Parts: sequence; C-alpha cells; structure tokens
Amino acid sequence: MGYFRKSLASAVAVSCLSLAAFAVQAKDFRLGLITPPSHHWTQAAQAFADELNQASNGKHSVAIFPAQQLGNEAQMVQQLQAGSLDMAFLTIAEVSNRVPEFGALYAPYLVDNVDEAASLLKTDEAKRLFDLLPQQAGLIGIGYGMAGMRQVMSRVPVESPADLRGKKLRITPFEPIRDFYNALGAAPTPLPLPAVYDALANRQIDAIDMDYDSILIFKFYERAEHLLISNHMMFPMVGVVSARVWRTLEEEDKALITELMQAQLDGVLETFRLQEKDQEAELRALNIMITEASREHFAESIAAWEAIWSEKAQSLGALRDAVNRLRTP
Ligand code: 3HB
Repeated sequence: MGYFRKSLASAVAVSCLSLAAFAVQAKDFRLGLITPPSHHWTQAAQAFADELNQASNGKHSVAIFPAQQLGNEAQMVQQLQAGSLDMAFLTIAEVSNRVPEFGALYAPYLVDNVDEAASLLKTDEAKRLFDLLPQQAGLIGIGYGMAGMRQVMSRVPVESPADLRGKKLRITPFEPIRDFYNALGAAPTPLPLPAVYDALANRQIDAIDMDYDSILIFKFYERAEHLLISNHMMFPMVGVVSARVWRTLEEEDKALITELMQAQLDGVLETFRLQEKDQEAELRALNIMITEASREHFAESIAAWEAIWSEKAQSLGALRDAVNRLRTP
C-alpha cells in the first residue's frame, strides 16, 4: 500500500473511531419535576435543556417532563436511583424524607423572608448537606433553587393560627411540615401540588400550606378566600443528577452540566427573591380576606418542632449560625 492509501485508510479508521466515541458520549437526558409548564422551576429546567444542547453543539439533549408526568417525587427518586431518570428538580420534601438532615432547612422561622432564604441557600453550611446525597439517596446535588415563603390559604375564616386547630390542612408530603402542623393541632393532609385545586374545590380540605407564586398560578384564591400571611418556612428546591448516571459521564460533561444547571438554579433563587413583594401586593389587591401572623403566634408549635428535629437534623445549629452571620452587617 502506497503512503497515500495507507494514510487515507488510517484517517478513515480514526474518523470512524471518533464517530463511535462521539456516538457513545452523546446523551439524551431526561429531567423530571412536579411543577406545571408555567412554573419558574419548569421554565428554568427548559432553559437549562436548551443551553446544554447549544453548549454541547447538539451532542446532548434534555427532555423535560413537568407536572408529575413521570410520577410523584418519591417515584422520581426511585427512578433516579435506578438510573432510568437522569435529572430532576425536587422539592426538599421527598429528599428530607430520605435524608432527614435536610429537614433542618424547614425549621419554622429559620429565616425571616425570601432574601434571607436565598442567601442562606448559597452558603457553605447549606451546600454541605449535598455531601450526604450520594450515599443516602443515590443523588448528586448540583444546587439549590426555591419557591416563595410558605403561607396558609383557607376556605374558612382564620384570624390567627389557633383557628387552624382541627382543620384539614393540605401539606406537601413531608415530615418536618407535618410535625409543625400536628403541633399546632391541625390535621395535616399530604397532597402533591397538582392535586390541590380539586381537593379545595371538592371541599376535601379546609386550608392549604402554599407560596404566593403557586397561589397565583393555580388561582387557589378562587376556592379559598382567606389568606394568613405567616412566612413560616422557606421552601428550597434542589437540582439533582442520578449518581448512577453521573458515574458514566466524562469530566468535561459533568463540569458543563454543573455550570449550566447551577446558573439556572441561581436564576430561580433570584426570581423568587425579587417577585415576592409584588406577588404579595397582587394578592392584597384581590377580593380576599387577609390576616397576618408572626413567629410569636406559633411559639408552642415551634418548641414542639424543635424537640423532634434538633435531634434528627443536627446541622440546624450550623444553619442558624449562618443566618446570624448573614444578619450581621
Ligand atoms: C407545594 O406546595 O407542594 C409546591 C409548591 C411549589 C413548587 C413545588 C411544590 O411552588
């Protein structure tokens, strides 16, 4: 074989090889979440998908499955553990059921408002919780997002938290919030977000624990006309990748996914931080009854909550220190 034919042959062989390598590395990822297409979390997931596709020159794609299309969060976590789902944006609800240490983020009045919530979720103390995820949940935590502070909307009049005693109150299905409302004497009723509107309309529940954003998106005020502005908890979200899938990725792809997903999650923190006041004003302008409550009104339930969770979630002290640090000028 002459020199030219030889080098042509090897060039063809090399390009076949790199084509094969290219084909092996290219991934069609799937990302699941429970929020509807109009929710900021879903929009951020879609923006991440578009950016990853562009930044990888079309090599990688991410299909987004919103509104529980792949199942509830418990089912999605199972799929992530099995590696049949690649990524998800999860409330800390299901994560804290599996890794109780995350329950510390739901300490009542750990933070006073969305500004503190967003700042706390960027601290090393909050991010250190991610170290537990691979071992205890088979997940890699990429970064935090959040929704707004938690409030209560009720079909029946509520003038103070004491009026919630005996009421069937919808909660996101997770233990820290259940313990908080049990301590208040309410009857916490776990229901995933997509089921809430109908449960209110059918009068299966009396009240709901919710953030301003979802109250507006889902128009819950049509079915519950009393709003108790309590700001009693923050509501973090975490962007995760299946640990099983993560192990198969090239370092370069891990870095790209981390950078692009983190940027979108930071955007979510910022969006919720900036819109909270306007959304409160929007709700105040509606024809609904509004009462306010603060930490003092919940003193007994907070003490009961602390008795349970200071044992289960030992990072609570470190998170409180971090909040105090944020408050010192
Ligand atoms: C919830 O109330 O369960 C929930 C609210 C959100 C996003 C996800 C879950 O804004």
